[in-house]
Amino acid sequence: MAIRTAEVEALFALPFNDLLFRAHAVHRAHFDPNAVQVSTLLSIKTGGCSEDCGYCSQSARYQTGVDNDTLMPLHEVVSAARAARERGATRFCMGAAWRGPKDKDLKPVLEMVRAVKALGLETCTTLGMLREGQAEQLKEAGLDYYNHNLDTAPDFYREIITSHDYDDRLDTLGRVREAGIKVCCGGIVGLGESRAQRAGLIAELAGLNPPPESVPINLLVRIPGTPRSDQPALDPLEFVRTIAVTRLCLPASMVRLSAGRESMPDHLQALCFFAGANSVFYGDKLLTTPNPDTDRDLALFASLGLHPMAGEQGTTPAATCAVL
Ligand code: SAM
Ligand code: DTB
Ligand code: SF4
Repeated sequence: MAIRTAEVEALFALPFNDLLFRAHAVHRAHFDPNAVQVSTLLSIKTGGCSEDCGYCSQSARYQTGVDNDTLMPLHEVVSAARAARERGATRFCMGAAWRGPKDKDLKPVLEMVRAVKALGLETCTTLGMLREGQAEQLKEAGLDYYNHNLDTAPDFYREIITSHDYDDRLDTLGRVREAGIKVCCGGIVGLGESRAQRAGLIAELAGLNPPPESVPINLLVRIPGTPRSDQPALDPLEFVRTIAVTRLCLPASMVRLSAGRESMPDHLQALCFFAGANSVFYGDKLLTTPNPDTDRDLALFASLGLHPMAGEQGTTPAATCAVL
């Protein structure tokens, strides 16, 4: 049985200490609490996207100062992946600003997946919506994960994105799952959604069957020129609660502390790790915006006694929520 939004809201409403204690206990029951999975991101095709996602620097509809690039050549991708591996990343995630790849776009991406896989890294791509047959080609090339976020609650989606809809996202997630690729699916908070809508997003993620192996929780990076640029900042403790509730509702999934870390002080990140986050993007750039540099992250990990997680931990999480 899937968890309902009202039940997720009840978790958000717990006293902070009770919520963190419960989330940390669940985290500890499923994972080494001191291990963090590290993935490095690379934008292989930046800007000029047809979609109107109200937070995104890469939509062609907003003046954000991001250049529109063509697909990066294979050798540049391989050298970035090699550098990421040398810095200690175990997964390399390639992102493209597309509504979805055309078949002619996919071919060179398949080459990238093969080449990155051959370096001994786990592979991930985020290319937008997939058409029939594309997920199978990615799987055949050696793709381990596909990132495709639900982003927000179904009843808030239209406020943020009108150029595609929730069902389109669910269709692609279904194709990825059918092809046997692991699913990385999460969302963004701080978009102006209500707490009930944050709960609605988490209920949707927990209701995917099976649940996603990896759940990125992004804190909105406010990009000048986008419709969400003037959004008031989310209360940091509400962000920690969001991580804790995600951990409770998706007990065996990796929860990734994603965009927004650059602006988070170390003590806030430490609280997020206690609340159940066990994965980060590692490397000084996300897709178009800064991320903490590796020296800062390595110093933070050392001060918290965290160590990198070797490869994939665990298998597909069972469809169980720790609160039902
Ligand atoms: N175009 C593909 C898609 O939309 O699925 C892949 C790339 S898209 C940039 C990947 C994800 O990054 C989005 O779904 C969103 O969750 C996140 N993201 C994009 N811009 C962001 C921002 N300004 N702040 C926080 N997260 C952001
Ligand atoms: C995800 O959930 N977050 C990453 C990754 N998947 C592709 C992207 C964050 C992008 C932040 C804004 C930027 O750098 O443009
Ligand atoms: Fe395009 Fe993805 Fe940005 Fe939306 S989030 S505008 S689909 S790159």
